[in-house]
This record gives sequence, C-alpha cells and structure tokens, in this order.
Amino acid sequence: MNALLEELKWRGLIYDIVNEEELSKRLEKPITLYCGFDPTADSLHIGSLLPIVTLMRFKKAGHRVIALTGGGTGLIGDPSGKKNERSLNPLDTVKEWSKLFKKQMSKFLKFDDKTSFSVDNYKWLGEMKAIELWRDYGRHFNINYMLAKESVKSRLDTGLTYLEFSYMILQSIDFLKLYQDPKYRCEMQIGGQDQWGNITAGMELIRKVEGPEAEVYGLTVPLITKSDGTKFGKTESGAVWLDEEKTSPYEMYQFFINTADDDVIKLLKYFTFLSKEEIEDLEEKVKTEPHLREAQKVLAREIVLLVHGEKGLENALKLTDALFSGNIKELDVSEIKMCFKDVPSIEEVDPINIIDAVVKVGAAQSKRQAREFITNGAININGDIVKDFDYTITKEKAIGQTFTVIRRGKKNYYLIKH
Ligand code: 629
Repeated sequence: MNALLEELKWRGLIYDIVNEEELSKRLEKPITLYCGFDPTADSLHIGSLLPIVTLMRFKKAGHRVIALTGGGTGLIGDPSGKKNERSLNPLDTVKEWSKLFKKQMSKFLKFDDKTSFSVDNYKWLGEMKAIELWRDYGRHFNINYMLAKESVKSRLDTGLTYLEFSYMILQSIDFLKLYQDPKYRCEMQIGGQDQWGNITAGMELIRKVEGPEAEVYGLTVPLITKSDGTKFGKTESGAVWLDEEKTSPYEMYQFFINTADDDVIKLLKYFTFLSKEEIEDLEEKVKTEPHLREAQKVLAREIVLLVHGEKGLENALKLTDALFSGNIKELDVSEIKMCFKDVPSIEEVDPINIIDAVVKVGAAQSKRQAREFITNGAININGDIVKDFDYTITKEKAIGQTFTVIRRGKKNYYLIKH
C-alpha cells in the first residue's frame, strides 16, 4: 500500500474512502486535493484543525493541496450534520470572515501557489446565473439520489428548505471546477465524516460531465469523539477557537492537558507529526505511569506550538506553571485575565475585609468557615498567605490595581475585579 495511505490508516484518519486500491496507486505520484471550509464564524475552530493537519500531511508527502474558503457556499449553509436550519449571514460579514479564514489557514499551509493554494468559491458561485445553475448542473442531479443522502434524509422530518437542499449541488460544482481548471487538475476531495454525501455527489457530477473514465477520489476523516461521550472541542466558555483573541494559547494548552487517558493517544495520532515510535512510547507511559501525564503534556505542547508558535507555547507554559506553583506574582493584568477567565469572580469598588471577601467570592460558605480557612493558612491573596482577620483588600494592593487573586488551598482560585 502507498506509504501515506498506510500512515493515515495507522493514525485512524480514514473514516470513509472511495476506491482505496486505485487511490493507493494514484498517490504514488503527486495528486492535487482540496478541502473546503465555510466561513460561518470569525475564526476557525479546533474541529477544522483535523482536516487542515491532514492537508499538511498530504503536502509533506509531496502532493498539492487547496484550501477552499466557502465565500459562496457560506451564504447558503450546509445542512450536513446539522439538526436545524442555520441563520443566514450578510454578504459583507461572510466576505470579512473569508479573509480571516484564509489568513488563519495560511499559517498552516503557507500558500505558495505551487504546492499549496487558497481559493474562494465566491469567485465562481458569486457570479453564476440561476439559469446556468439549473441547466448546466441541476440537470445532472437526480432527486432520488439527492434524497438518499444522509444530510437530506435526516432532515426531511424536521424541515429542510430548498436553499439548504441545493447546497450539495454547489459543493459539487466546486469539485468539478477545480478538476477542470488546468491550474489545479484537482482529483480528490477530503473532509470530515459529515461531508461524505457532498464529496461523493461531486465525484458523480465530474463523471457525468467529464465521462465515466474520469478518475476522482474522496476521503473523509472521522468526527472526533470522546470516551466519556461528551462533545469534543467545547470548554465551559464555549468552543476552542484557533484565533488567540478568542481562545488564548493558555486556554488551548489547558484544554489538551485535560485530555482523558483513554483519548490522548488517539489525539496524538490525529493532530501531531510525532512518529509511530514516539507515539507508541507515550502509549506505554499512559499505561505504566499515567499520573505523570506525559502524553497529555506532549499533546498540548505540540498543538499549541502548531497553532500559536514558540511565543504562544512559551506563554501557555509560563501561565500553567504560575498557576500550578501558585506563583502568580509574575503575571501581569492581561495574563491574570486570561488565566482566570473561568473562575468565580466578583466586582468590588470599595475596600473589603478579607473575611467578607472570602465569603462573597464563594471561597467559604460562612464567616466562621472563612476564619477557619484563614487561621489554617489556607487563604492566599495575590500569592501570599494571609492569616490576619483584619486584612483589607483594596484597589491599591491589587495586581495592576485591577485584580485581586484569592486562592483557597492548592488550586481553588477566585477573582476580585476592582
Ligand atoms: C465548499 C464548501 C466545498 C467544499 C466544502 C465546503 C464546506 C463544507 C462544510 N464544512 C464544515 C464547515 O465549513 O460545511 N460543506 O464548517 C466542516 N469543514 C471541516 C470538516 C468538517 C466540516 O470545514 O470537513 O467535517 C468538520 O470537521 O463539518 O467545495
């Protein structure tokens, strides 16, 4: 079997594949493949990273990759994998988001217009005439065929508009256009598990237009699942975004550090470029010394490095270390804000006594309990243990005159904003 295909298999990255044997032969020579991303938000998220990293693997193996931003399809909304109709975003917003997507993806794929390309389907879909859509393309789509697709079938009862129903035709046109364009000669499309229907519809269209001998390929990567059944990619504060303004390197690091032992090897295979030997070594460590969480540390480090670079990783490690050791004095206001985004917090304008503050912020249930904690040395204010019942928390003493960090015990943090 082709070495790349073999590796993808070992990594568990192949959920569905068309014509594996043919593809294996075809991959012995450079092929052009693409994956599409609809700008439905102002940033890509961790779910988009798997197909991106997969494109990177193809690129590394000597193939040519295209990342398509759906400036056109993003105006319609793909029903695949969605239970409900999506809200329609204004044209200007989608255009703006398309730009942001392209910028984010260029970090990973370094578009050089030789081995790596960025395209936007608004270029051809945006100017397409309705009559052309129906006469040139619509005529190749059999309604029975469309109804049999999971993305359509699963929505017939709950409701599917004509707009969403027609989405697969648009994505199919993209594949055809990229196949026909001599600049690309794109023969393959990849995507997540939910994209299978759209990918195969595109292959079908190419064969109808170009003739049955046209060889095209499709591959989907699995939807990332967690061993505990909860949804992958969500934290208390929402999705894990690739934009550092929306999810800081520190938060992303924390997200992956908290991966369960049962999931960590799978994620290392999916997202990192570590070798089989390195990953098997970590797999052994999960079994023999799980408490060291070596595999989680490597996973978090590799992904933060990939997404945020050296600087981001450095910052994430610094904050993680500060929080672990309780050494928060080295942190500045913006770092405090980042670290304690999700901890219980209150706002205080006036000076407040330590006992009152400990109760108000939720670190103790009563004043009596607060006094107990303080006496035992369990209460730490801005990095120092405070045992004085009369201690007053003020804006002046706050970090950057903005935040007072209260810690109870080893790792319960609370925040006062002044
Ligand atoms: C035009 C648009 C194309 C090819 C693809 C597309 C986008 C596709 C889609 N993809 C999801 C998205 O954009 O909706 N119709 O949010 C998302 N994708 C990455 C993976 C996915 C998929 O960007 O394929 O499975 C998530 O992991 O849901 O010509």
